Amino acid sequence: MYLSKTSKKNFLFLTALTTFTTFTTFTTFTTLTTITTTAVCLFYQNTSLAENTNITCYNDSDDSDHDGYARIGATAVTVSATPNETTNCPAGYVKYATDCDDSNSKIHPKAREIAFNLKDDNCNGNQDEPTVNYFANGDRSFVHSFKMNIDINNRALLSYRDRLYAEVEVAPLRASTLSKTHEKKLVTIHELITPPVTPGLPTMRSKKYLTEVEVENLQSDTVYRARVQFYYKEGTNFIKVAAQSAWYYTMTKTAGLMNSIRFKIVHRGLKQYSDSEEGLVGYHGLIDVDGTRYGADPTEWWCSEFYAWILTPYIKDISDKTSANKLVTFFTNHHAIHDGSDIPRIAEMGDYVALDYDNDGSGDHSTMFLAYDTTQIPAKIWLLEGNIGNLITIKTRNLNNNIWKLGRLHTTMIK
Ligand SMILES: [Ca+2]
Ligand SMILES: [Ca+2]
Ligand SMILES: [Ca+2]
Ligand SMILES: [Ca+2]
Repeated sequence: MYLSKTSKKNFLFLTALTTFTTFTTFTTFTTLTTITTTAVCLFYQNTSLAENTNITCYNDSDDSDHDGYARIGATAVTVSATPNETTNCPAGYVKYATDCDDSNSKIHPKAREIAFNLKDDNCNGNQDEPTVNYFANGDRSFVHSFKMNIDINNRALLSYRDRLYAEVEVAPLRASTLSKTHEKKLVTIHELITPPVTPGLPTMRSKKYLTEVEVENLQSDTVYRARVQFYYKEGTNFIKVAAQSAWYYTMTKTAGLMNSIRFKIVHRGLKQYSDSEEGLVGYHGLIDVDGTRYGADPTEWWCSEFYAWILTPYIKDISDKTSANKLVTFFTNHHAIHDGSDIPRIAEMGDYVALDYDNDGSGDHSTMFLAYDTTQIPAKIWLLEGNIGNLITIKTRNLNNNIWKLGRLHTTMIK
């Protein structure tokens, strides 16, 4: 993220998911304070902090299958780590203790759910639940609807294929608590004999079953989340079959040049979120480890690289803006920088949001704006964030004073 090749002394501090440690630097000494929040991609500029920081990790011996995830219930240990070691924990340790099967390296929380194996491959508590595919080009999203392209992973769904219905729960992120359940629709299951193979991954199925469900009557130019539950019809009754999918995120279209760029940016970012959820990038990434896909060095913090990488195909001169301060300067030079408090009034999808955890006037974390949600109390902003625990997440944050700057995208920036 910030550790440029020439300034490795500007250090980042990443921690466990629930607490982080921040340094307040004075001219001659440094104090250490612990803040309880979910923190991430901090960097401290113009300091010479070479000290290690204490982070929570798990012993390698509690990760029997060596997939990077210790067994659930493993004892946490506090270890001293250099800033770069905080990305994955130092050698001899792993970062997470969330492995629901520590005898099978293909099973862990960022594994892809494999069809028909009667296993919970992704440790989310559901076996063979339906999974929704992401497409970076957004070609399944329209002005007032989108299609969910869904992998059928449970054999029971096949056995009811002539009377199978999908029910979609959907909400715009700007009103995420007001989800609506769409009427159940009869679905058609398609069979793919030769499945698309993700480069770098073994082919795990000889056949793949898919269905597509269109979600209609939506607002244009809006980021939505949706999840699907299947039913079969018995007489006049609908009976649930297989588990509900995880939330799927997408954005509807609208007219206009800038809006079409925002649409492309958001879809490109959401595909990366999906790749992170399937363990292809980030922590123990199968294709691109850590933030290397986004131009970061292995173990380097990569939240800013992630934001810049998403925008690079569409926005001029942003690809080398690899720190929060460089990104803030970029938007400042375009007369497009605003205080975080302006977000409810003017922020739009794809805009840049910088966080400043220690209120020192220097950016600590880079994120992408998705929505301002007034239905949550207090109101929250939805963000797409790189390098949260070396993963990509979609999360909400309170609009408090850690939300530092808003960078607005303008047509003058388009390539
Ligand atoms: Ca393991
Ligand atoms: Ca495992
Ligand atoms: Ca599962
Ligand atoms: Ca499975």
